[in-house]
Amino acid sequence: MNIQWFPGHMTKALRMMEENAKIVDAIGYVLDARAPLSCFNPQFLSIVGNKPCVFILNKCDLADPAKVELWCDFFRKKDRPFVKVTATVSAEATNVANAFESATDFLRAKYHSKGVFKPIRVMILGVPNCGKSTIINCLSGKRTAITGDKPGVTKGKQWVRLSSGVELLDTPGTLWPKFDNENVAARLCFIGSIKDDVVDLIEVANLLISQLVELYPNCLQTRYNVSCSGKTSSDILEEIAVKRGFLVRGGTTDTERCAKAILDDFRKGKLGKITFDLPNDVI
Ligand SMILES: Nc1nc2c(ncn2[C@@H]2O[C@H](COP(=O)(O)OP(=O)(O)OP(=O)(O)O)[C@@H](O)[C@H]2O)c(=O)[nH]1
Ligand SMILES: [Mg+2]
Repeated sequence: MNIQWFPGHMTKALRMMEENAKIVDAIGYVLDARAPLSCFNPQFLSIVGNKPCVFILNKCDLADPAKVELWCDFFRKKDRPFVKVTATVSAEATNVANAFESATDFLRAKYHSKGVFKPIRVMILGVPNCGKSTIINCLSGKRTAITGDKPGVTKGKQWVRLSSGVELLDTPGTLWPKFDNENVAARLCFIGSIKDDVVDLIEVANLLISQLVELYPNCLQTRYNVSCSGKTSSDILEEIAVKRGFLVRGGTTDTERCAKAILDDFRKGKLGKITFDLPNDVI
């Protein structure tokens, strides 16, 4: 799968993040809990540097709880601060706020010991559409940051001050210029981090179907009443199109419309709670 989506605003955003990394105290690194590994942006390494970094596993309502637990174990073993969250649920704000607080406690103590009373600043970063702005709104209790169910919603930087005094920096989601790993690219498409307009949706749906058949063998049958064993992903796509009545004049199937519908179902959690990536020694 050949994907190139590195628009100008991402280059600008990376520069802005590098600049702001000098003035922030900590990082909130947002990962979509359905594909946490694919959400690691190699370009964030130098931005994070040695700063305290809280990994935020977001969209847990859509993710496989057992695999999310494996990720939690992974971060625990690495002694890395993390929090699992569903940012669309406002009650979850406390968990994120507490995670930031404990990761920056030592800094606050250091500032106080020097008689410096300045707000703790946290930069929120992550791939497009992983929920950065939603997390900020969840924490502030207001709709301060613009959110949307497509990638590339936040275009510039925005500071949001919380009542606790912590200042959060919202940043535009960024990717990297070239994907070496096809699975990573595919999974970023599945979770909506790569714009649908720049990919072949039928190809993406075929990849989604084949990964689902491998990892969650019953989910397509449950949703669409199709049997998958021994079939190629294209056969399954065709069969779902027929079952759903996605036909064009002449009776041929509208596979593009069916591809969009399957992706949409996955993104809305209608295929079940799904996580593709397992922890790996990557951090
Ligand atoms: N189901 C679910 N949806 C979420 C969650 N967090 C965010 N969303 C939705 O995901 C979509 C993207 O959220 P944003 O906060 O705009 O994502 P972002 O990371 O700021 O995106 P960019 O600014 O484009 O980089 C929105 O439709 C949110 O409502 C969550 O925990 N669960
Ligand atoms: Mg945003």
